[in-house]
Amino acid sequence: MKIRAAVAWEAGQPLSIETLDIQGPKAGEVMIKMVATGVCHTDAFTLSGADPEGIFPSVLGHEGGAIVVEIGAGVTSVAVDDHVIPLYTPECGECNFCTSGKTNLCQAIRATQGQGLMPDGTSRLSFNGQTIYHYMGTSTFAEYAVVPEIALAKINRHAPLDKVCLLGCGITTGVGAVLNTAKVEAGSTVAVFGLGGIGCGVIQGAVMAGASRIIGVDINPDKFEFAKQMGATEFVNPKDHELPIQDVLIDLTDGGVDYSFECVGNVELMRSALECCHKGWGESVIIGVAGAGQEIATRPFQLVTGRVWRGSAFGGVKGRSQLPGMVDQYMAGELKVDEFVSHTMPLDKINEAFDLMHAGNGIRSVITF
Ligand code: NAD
Ligand code: DAO
Ligand code: ZN
Ligand code: ZN
Repeated sequence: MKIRAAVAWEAGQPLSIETLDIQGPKAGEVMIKMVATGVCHTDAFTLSGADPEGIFPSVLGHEGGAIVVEIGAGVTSVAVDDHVIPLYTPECGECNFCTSGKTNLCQAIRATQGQGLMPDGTSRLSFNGQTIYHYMGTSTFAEYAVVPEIALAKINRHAPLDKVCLLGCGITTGVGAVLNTAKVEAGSTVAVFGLGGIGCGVIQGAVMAGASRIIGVDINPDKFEFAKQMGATEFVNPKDHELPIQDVLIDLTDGGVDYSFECVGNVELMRSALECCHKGWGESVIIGVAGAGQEIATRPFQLVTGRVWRGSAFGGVKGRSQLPGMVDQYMAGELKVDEFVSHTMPLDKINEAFDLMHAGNGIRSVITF
C-alpha cells in the first residue's frame, strides 16, 4: 500500500514528505491508521544527529493517536476499529523486566526496535525499493504504521485522538515521573527545570501530588504563563541571576527543594537540579535526554550527604496496563491534555512544528492526518 509520510533522510535536514510503500502486518503485528501525532523534543533531538541511536532514513514520531485497520496472525488483544496509542516503551507482560515489578522498561523487542526494525529484523517501510527505518517502534509521522501488538495501548474510543495522542509521550512522561518515579508526597517543594511539554507535565503531576511549592525554571520567560496555568507557583530565569541557579533555589527554599526534575537534556542543568536538592533527603529525577557522549558530574559528597539522583523513561508508566486508565482520567476531567496543544497543522507543514519548537513558541504542535 502507498502512504504519505514525513521522511528523515539524514541528520540536520528538514523532513521531506514522500510517498512510501508499507507492507501489511506480519504475525504479532498490527497496522494502524494515524489520526494525529504530537511533535516531541526527542524527535528534534534525533533529527539533529545528537541521538546515538538515530538511524536514517527513517520515519520519526512517537506521540500518536490511531485506529487499528488490520491485524496480523495471532493478534488477540486488539481488533480492527479499536482506538490505540502506540508505545515506544512496549509491555509484553512476560519478560523479566515486565515481571520484575520494578520497571516499565520491557525488553522483549528492545534490540530490533533500537535498530529501526520490526521484531523479525525487517522493516515494513520502503521508498522505491530502498529500506526506510522505523523509529522507536512507532513512526507516527505517517498516515499508517505497522507496530508490534505489544506496543499498542487500547484506549477509550470516545477520547479525541488529536488530543490524547499527547499521552503517548509528553504528558505521561512528566506526570508519571512525579507520581511513579519520585513518588512526590503532599506538601513537598518541587523545582522543574525546563517548561516545555515534559516540564509542564511534571507541574501537572506535582499539583496532583499536592506539592506546596512548584518552582519553574526556564531561560525563556514566554514559558512562564502556561506553566502558571498548569500550577507552577513561582518562577526563576537563570539569566536574571549571577549566582549558579542551584544557589538561587537553595536560598529561595531554605536549604533546597524536596524534589527536582530536569526536563531539558542539558548535563550542566542536571547537575544544578541535583545540587538544588535539600541535604539529607532531596531527590532529583533526570527526564531530559542528553546528546551522544555527554556525561553528568557532581561531587560524590552531594550523594553521600543524602541527595538522590534518579532517571525516568515514559514516566515509569507501563503502557498497556496503565495508559488506558490515564485516558479515562482525562475523560473524567482529572487530567489536563487539551491545554497542551498550542498548534495544529497537517502533515505537509510538519517542519513548521519543528521551527516553532526551536523558536520556543508554544508547548506542543499536533499534526492531524
Ligand atoms: P521542549 O523543547 O518542549 O522544552 C524544553 C524547555 O527547556 C524549553 O522551554 C526551553 O526554553 C527550556 N530550556 C532550554 N535550555 C534551558 C536551560 N539551560 N535552562 C532552563 N531551561 C532551558 O522539550 P520537551 O518536549 O518538553 O522535552 C524535554 C526533554 O525531555 C528533551 O530532552 C526530551 O528529549 C526529553 N524527553 C524525555 C522523555 C523520557 O521518557 N525520559 C520523554 C520525552 C522527552
Ligand atoms: O529499554 O533500554 C531501553 C530503552 C527504553 C527507551 C526509553 C526511552 C526514554 C527516553 C527517550 C525519550 C522518549 C521520547
Ligand atoms: Zn517524546
Ligand atoms: Zn516485557
